[in-house]
Amino acid sequence: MPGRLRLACIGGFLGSGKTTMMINLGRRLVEKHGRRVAIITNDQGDVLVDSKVVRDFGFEYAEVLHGCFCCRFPEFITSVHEIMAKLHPDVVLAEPVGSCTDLLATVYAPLRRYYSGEITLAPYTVLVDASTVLRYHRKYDLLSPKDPLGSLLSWQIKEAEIIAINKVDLVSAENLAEVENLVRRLNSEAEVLRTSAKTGYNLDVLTDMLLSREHKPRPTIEVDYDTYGTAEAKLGWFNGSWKLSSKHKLKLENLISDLVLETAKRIEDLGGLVVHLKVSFWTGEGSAKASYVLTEESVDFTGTVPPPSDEVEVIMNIRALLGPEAITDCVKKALEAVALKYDAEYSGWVASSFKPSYPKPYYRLPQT
Ligand SMILES: Nc1nc2c(ncn2[C@@H]2O[C@H](COP(=O)(O)OP(=O)(O)O)[C@@H](O)[C@H]2O)c(=O)[nH]1
Ligand SMILES: [Mg+2]
Repeated sequence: MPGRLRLACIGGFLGSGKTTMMINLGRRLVEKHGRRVAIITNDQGDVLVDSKVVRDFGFEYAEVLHGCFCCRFPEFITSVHEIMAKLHPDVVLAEPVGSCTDLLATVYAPLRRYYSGEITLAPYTVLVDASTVLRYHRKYDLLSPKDPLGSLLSWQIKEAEIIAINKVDLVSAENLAEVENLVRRLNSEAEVLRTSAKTGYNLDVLTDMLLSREHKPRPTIEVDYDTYGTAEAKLGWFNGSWKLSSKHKLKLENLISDLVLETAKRIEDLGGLVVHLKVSFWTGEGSAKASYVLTEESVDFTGTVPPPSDEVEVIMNIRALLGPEAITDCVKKALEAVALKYDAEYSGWVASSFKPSYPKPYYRLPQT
């Protein structure tokens, strides 16, 4: 009889490194532990950079689109079952939407109650971005937040069973100590681990924890859904795709950097804040991802940027503190400016932008 599937949700705020972490945990699970691994991505919209990236790294994946795991729990379970039937994985890594919280009550509790015969649950892991959390803390006071977004960020940390303070490669020892102190004050029960999804620091430890430890129910945090809904509604979402072509060979690293920075600048000029902007781009010769998190000055590339090409396909996803129409306008204008600069044309523009709708979980069960 096949063993039960082990499911690990890797949560955390937008841009904290969830997709990067899942890919690098997934690799360890395959290469060092001989496990079959599948990944589930999730978004409020469709046309996802994350799915493209996960596929580029060679993982089987399923998507839950147009809503989070909690609000689309039946679709989530269908995805788990489909991927079980197709791939018979030992481990599924699942990435909830980065603006989601209350996952213990809305995802873990129903999984325990109705699906424990087929699924075992690893402790709920939440990534905290060491390079940005103090900026959010200064802005929103995560220890006693008045702003809904501050409450959302604090609930995400409070409900974790394992907290991975991620991107430790980017911060000083002093800042790291401050982050750890903050995190422990918010959640004294969680196991706290310092990680770098990028360099691999402590990922063997986290992999072992996810394989060997069990999720343990504990009292649900008090999430106020009106505050939660207000926090999510402050965010604008943009998912779009298009192709850029030119008579000349386009230098992709420069082109994509300019596109990302130009878009971010326009959003910030309107008083908005880019929480996470990510781009997947590919040619006949390869693909890579570019990412920009919270007023970074530079664009972070993952994968090998393909050589100059006269054509490149692009998917762009943005989560920003700005209205969705204004974000679309910024992307369009940035794209036009960059096309002009590189003597290129864009075509096949498909885009949608929206605010996440009010969170209405399918289940919300007590954690006992
Ligand atoms: N320096 C550094 N960058 C990281 C680390 N983890 C993720 N990133 C980068 O952070 C950005 C957002 O990562 P992503 O995995 O897309 O975040 P998600 O939105 O939480 O899924 C990307 O540019 C990643 O390369 C890390 O540990 N260190
Ligand atoms: Mg992601």
